[in-house]
Amino acid sequence: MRGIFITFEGGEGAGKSTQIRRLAAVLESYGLSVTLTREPGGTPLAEAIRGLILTHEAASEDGLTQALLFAAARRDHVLRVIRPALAAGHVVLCDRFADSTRAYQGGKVPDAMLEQVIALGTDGLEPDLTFLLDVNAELGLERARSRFTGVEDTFERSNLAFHREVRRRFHAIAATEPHRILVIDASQDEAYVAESIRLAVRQRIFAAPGAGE
Ligand code: Z5A
Repeated sequence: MRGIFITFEGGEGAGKSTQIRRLAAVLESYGLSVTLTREPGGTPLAEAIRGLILTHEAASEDGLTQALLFAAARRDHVLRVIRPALAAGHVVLCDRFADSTRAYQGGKVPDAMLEQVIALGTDGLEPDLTFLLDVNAELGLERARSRFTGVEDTFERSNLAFHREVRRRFHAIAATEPHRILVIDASQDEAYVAESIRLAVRQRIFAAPGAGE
């Protein structure tokens, strides 16, 4: 049986890492095999590319260069980790995926070209369900800064207007695919957001009565 592919998207500090860990724990408590992974990253090659993209000494301002690097990292991740885990029947939870390329590199690269690059990176794989954790840019940045590690990455250095534009793009993407993408109000407290996600997974994925209890 093919597994289930669930992605988490959203701006800086939206709570993706927090919520993906919580959902993984819930699904494991149901006896499911869970693969928890992230982008950019998830394989040694993709983690190395992550270092190149996010370290501002090496980073490029060019949107197409960024999109190509994210796509190369994603392709390795899809081929070596995500597809094998799905083939083994796992629930794969991924912190960011192709919608992040649409939101962050969109507008810097012509749409049709960006979709071609994305298709090469995903190898045609699409999530079964995507949670868009939505907070306004101010709150997201405030949260991100509250756990600041001392070094800002390439995107953390971007200004507030850029983060507002990313949020607008995520909303536009969600509007085009309402069956795949669920927008969650991530300004609520952590436990409330986690319960919204748990219920949505139960309804959307494990639709049988009592499933996920
Ligand atoms: N990027 C791209 O441009 N193109 C692409 O294709 C891909 C990525 C795949 C990767 O950064 C960067 O790459 C990203 C986009 C770009 N840059 N940005 N911005 P990353 O993955 O390292 O960073 P991130 O995704 O932005 O993660 P983050 O800042 O760590 O945010 P998060 O995972 O959504 O949040 P968190 O770590 O779970 O929570 C942040 C803090 O808020 C933490 O202290 C929590 O305890 C707290 N928190 C979480 N939830 C709550 C609630 N509900 N209430 C209060 N406080 C909370």
